[in-house]
Amino acid sequence: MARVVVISNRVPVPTELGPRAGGLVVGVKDAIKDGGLWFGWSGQVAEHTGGQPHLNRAGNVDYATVEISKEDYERFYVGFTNGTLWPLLHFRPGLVAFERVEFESYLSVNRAFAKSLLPLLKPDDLIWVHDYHLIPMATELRALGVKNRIGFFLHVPFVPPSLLDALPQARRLLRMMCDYDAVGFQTAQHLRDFQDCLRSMLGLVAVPGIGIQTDGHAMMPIAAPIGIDARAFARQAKRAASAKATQRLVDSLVGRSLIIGVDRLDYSKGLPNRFVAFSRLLEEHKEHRLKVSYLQVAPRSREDVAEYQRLKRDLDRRTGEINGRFAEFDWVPLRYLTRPIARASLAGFYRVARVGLVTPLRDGMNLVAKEYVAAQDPEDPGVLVLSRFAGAAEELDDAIIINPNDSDEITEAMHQALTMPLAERKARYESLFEKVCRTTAQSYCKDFLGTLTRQVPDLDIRESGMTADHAQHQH
Ligand code: GDG
Repeated sequence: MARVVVISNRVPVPTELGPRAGGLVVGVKDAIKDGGLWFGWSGQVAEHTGGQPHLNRAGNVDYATVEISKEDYERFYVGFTNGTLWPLLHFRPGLVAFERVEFESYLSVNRAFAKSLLPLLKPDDLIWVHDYHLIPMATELRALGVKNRIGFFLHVPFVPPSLLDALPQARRLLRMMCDYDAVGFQTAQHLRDFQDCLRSMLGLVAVPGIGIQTDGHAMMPIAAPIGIDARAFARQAKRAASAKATQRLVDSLVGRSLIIGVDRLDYSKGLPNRFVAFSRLLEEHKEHRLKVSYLQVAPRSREDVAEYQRLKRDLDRRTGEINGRFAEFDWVPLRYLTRPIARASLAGFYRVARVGLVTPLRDGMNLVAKEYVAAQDPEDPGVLVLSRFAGAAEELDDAIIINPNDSDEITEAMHQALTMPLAERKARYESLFEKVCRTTAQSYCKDFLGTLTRQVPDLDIRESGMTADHAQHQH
């Protein structure tokens, strides 16, 4: 098998201290566990963007990282990727800012990264680019003469044409996506939205078995849902249940039920509505007072982006209000942490929680939903409350599915989960566990890389001179 070269904005260099929150790393690690190269930004700011990469090796994986300049940090990272693309792709046009200089920085950072990576590439490497920070990467690598197969996977949702069209340069980004050999999405819905955009904005339609054809090149769009190594996580959770941290948590509950939420502190995760819903639970279902504690782990994220600072202030205030209003001298209803905790502890915490709250307003997949299911005790499982707008809801339909825009619906779901009989909890868990074991980190990598390495009749296309218009008429 060819070497896999993963390119992502952030690289989990093993020397980094302490736990970090983020779904991409958790999901992708498996792609190169048998050897490979992981390239991207070190997370540090330096005088220039790109240049010669810093190399590290751990096990049989090589890590290569570069820095970005202060200006690019502001324009590329805080600006175009997290101030424009992130809100747009999470259906929040009201939060989208656009500045041409930031888009230029987005292109130039991708160009600099491509140049830094070039000397490390081998002719038969499979190049796998991840997420919205790096859409132009194939175009830039091709411009440098790279002939390898290059795939792209989008971890976040994709939007319908009426929304994408709000973005100046939307067509240019779509054309750049066509420079890949394969483009993957988390769900069938995201794939449909992408294909609608290609059709209505560029007049391109996929040909079965070949994909989207442009200038004698074929790009195959697919849905390849990401997953976790569910059985390994289940074992980790079982072990963690008797570990010190979990025992401390259980002791602190003194017999109360635990509701858990684990999310990067991000406005896409729907935390304010969740806090409102919890407050209403205590207000309207008084029987839960003193009987339940809600632990929200919300590690701070993208702290230089103004919207994230606003969100943190909002949640800090709401936490104070809820606890001020409902707490007793021996009971704090809402425990709210804004720093990450160790993954092993997390596994144990999920296991002892009666309810897992996953209520994002939009989410590409949401791995916390899958982790929560995998971590449960089969004899006494907890209940997952899941937003219908998380990609995970396409598969995990035995959860209590809610609309996260309706706080009352979340309140009702919490009550239903807290009072659900054991037989129903078990039945739902068994079906959910079977599903999280079916779509795993391994199956995700296999599906995506299988499509990337497929035999494509490129030459035939080139020889017959087929164009986008031809393709459209043929369909
Ligand atoms: C993006 C997409 C998509 C969270 N807090 C802590 C911690 N985490 C871990 C969780 C989970 C991961 O971070 C979060 O993954 P999600 O999938 O829930 O969300 P995003 O970070 O937004 O990920 C998402 C994902 O990419 C993968 O494609 O599913 O839709 O937005 O693994 O456990 N880990 C530790 N301490 C914490 O406090 N150790």
